[in-house]
Amino acid sequence: TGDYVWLDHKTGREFDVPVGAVVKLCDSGQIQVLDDEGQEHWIFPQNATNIKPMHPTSIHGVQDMIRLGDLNEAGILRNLLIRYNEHVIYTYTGSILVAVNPYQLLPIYTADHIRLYTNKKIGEMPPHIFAIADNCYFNMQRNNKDQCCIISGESGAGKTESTKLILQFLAAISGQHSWIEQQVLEATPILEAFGNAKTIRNDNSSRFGKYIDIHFNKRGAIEGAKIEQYLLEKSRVCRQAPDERNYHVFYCMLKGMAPEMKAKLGLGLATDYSYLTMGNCTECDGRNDLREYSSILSAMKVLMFTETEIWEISKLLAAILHMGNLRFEARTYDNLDACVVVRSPDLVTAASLMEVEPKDVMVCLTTRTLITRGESVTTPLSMNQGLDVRDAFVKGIYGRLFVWIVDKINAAIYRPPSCESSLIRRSMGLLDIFGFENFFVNSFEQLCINFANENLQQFFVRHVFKLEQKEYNLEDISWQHIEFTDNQDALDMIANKPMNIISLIDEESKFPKGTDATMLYKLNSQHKLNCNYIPPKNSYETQFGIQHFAGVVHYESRGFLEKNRDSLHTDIIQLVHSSRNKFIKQIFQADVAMGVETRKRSPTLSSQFKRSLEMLMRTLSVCQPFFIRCIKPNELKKPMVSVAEQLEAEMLGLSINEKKERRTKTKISCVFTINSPNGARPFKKIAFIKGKRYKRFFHLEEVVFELYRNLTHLAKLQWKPFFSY
Ligand code: AOV
Ligand code: MG
Repeated sequence: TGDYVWLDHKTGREFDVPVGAVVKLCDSGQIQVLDDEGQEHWIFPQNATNIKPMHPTSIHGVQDMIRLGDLNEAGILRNLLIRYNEHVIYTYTGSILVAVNPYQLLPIYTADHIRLYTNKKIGEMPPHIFAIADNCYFNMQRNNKDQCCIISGESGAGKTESTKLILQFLAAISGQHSWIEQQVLEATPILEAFGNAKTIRNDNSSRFGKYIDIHFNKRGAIEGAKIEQYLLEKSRVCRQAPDERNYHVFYCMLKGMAPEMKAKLGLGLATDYSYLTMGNCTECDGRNDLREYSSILSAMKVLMFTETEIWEISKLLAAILHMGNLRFEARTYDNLDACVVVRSPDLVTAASLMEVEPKDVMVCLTTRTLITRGESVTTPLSMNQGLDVRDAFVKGIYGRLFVWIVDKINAAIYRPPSCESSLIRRSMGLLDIFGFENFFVNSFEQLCINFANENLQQFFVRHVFKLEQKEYNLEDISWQHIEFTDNQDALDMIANKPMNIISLIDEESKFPKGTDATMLYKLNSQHKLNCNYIPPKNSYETQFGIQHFAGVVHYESRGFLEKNRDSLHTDIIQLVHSSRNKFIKQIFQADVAMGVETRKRSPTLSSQFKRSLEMLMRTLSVCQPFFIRCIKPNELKKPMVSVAEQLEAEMLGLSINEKKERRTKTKISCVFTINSPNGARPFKKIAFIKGKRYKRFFHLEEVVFELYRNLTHLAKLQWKPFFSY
């Protein structure tokens, strides 16, 4: 009685991972147990083989999972859970920090905590993100080596919040509350305003990747920083899925801008704009757009944005909104599909904000000029083509604006190293990218995002497994080969081997006659035998699948080439060139300077992205890395959610068909209960759900699984944790 045991599935449970339980009663061979879920069971003598004693380390949990006696998936899940139930969200796995998103503000990030964690050995204090930041910082100082923190996890798991906490810690210990520290911190609200949005996964989802490299002088004080940004999701500016929003900045501006300024820009309410209402959602619980607007403005001032620049940015944002409200009507000229833009106040305002002629805007959005053999020919655009050109223009503006803003921030915080300082300057990089994504429909953006995550995973695998094993070989230490999931093959298929997926997409994008269909055909014929590739089931299907390290994702090939080419018609560039507005001309400067022919040959999105990822990987590889793996405890974005609530919410969110499928295919891998404080009936539960079909859970599953492998690996190799205790 009072002993802790593991119950496996043979005891009649629905899940395939054993669950913890405590023995309540032992009576003539029969045993009564209470499991972690709060359910009582009688175990009969003939089934007693299905219960196993729990290792003492699992009963109350351990700070470092490397010490778990029951080193298996169930052991890890239970360890994370019992800690989470006590609001202990951080746990080590050797040198890796696991962070479970609490979805509530915990009182563990105070100035006192910063002090407590400064200059301590890992393990001296309970696991904490500050401990990682502190170790990273002092490692940098001690070893005189650049460091990086790689923060990963699915969308909404807490990567961006973790990044901010590390920044906060560094700014505090670096010392002087100086202007530069302030500037580095204030870059975040600006980037989030323009690059984050509410999605169904996360109310503050990063729609771009960033690498913040913080530079320290020889005394260890922050001297500057440099921000690298990756691939903003531009399509969101024109389109949002149900329950999702456009970028925060639009809603903030409409709530927070002074009425007289709004009047100058012809602005109304968020609900007035079709670009802001596609997701049928203009408000976001827990966010205060009004208050945020003033923090964005003050952050911009700290980062040296001038009043004029802020006003010019607002003008472009307003122009985008007006453009979105343009109405098109279909026409036919000489049996050709054509269209017109209905003359409206929106057209006039948009044109006046961009300081171009309304007539020129109209022409640009309804016709296209082609130059063949020196002669220019104008052809009409169909209504759909016209709408596409309009959206491409708007995305072009927003994307370039975002890049300009990042450059502007860097101009304030980046100090190029002087000759003597470059020798002693050290840096610490924080990587916070968009998490792995798998939506109902996945497009080119998801392929890029998942490709980035595939790269990071390979980096992780290399560090934790490959390099380690290599070292053992070099030192002639005998060890058992440990199986681990190496995603190198998938990565090779996507981007490394000849005729890889990215290069085929690229080639087809450059080929004048290439279409999404011919691209898909080439992908199929090249990769159909690769086990990481899932070809379409029949010739009508337009989706192909990739077996990623975290699960299969199906990509809709339609629209791929257009998105990859990411080019603007010459007419649009001409329109910008004709503008009297210096700001818009400036953000399009490179395009205007390029000339028609060079523009045609300019690199595609995927090749640019691939190159910037390669550069990132090279940067990371010369740093000493720290890994933070963020875990999302539920899909409801809430603290301490019950399993019933979670399942119900999911059911409501799914269509009838899916529900059926869900019942048959979903397995709950582990269910735990939180007991009420007075020890009475359990009142809250949390589930770690394993949904093979519902790929959106795959990441959690994957993280846990990987932790498990990781741990087994460390234990078997008796790898000394990176930190000393
Ligand atoms: P992400 O960066 O990993 O997702 P975030 O860092 O934006 O996820 O976290 C999502 C939300 O979880 C935040 O807005 C907070 O409400 C909450 N949260 C996360 N970490 C903490 C914490 N330590 N304490 C309190 N609340 C937290 V994405 O950018 O979508 O991949 O692309
Ligand atoms: Mg984020």
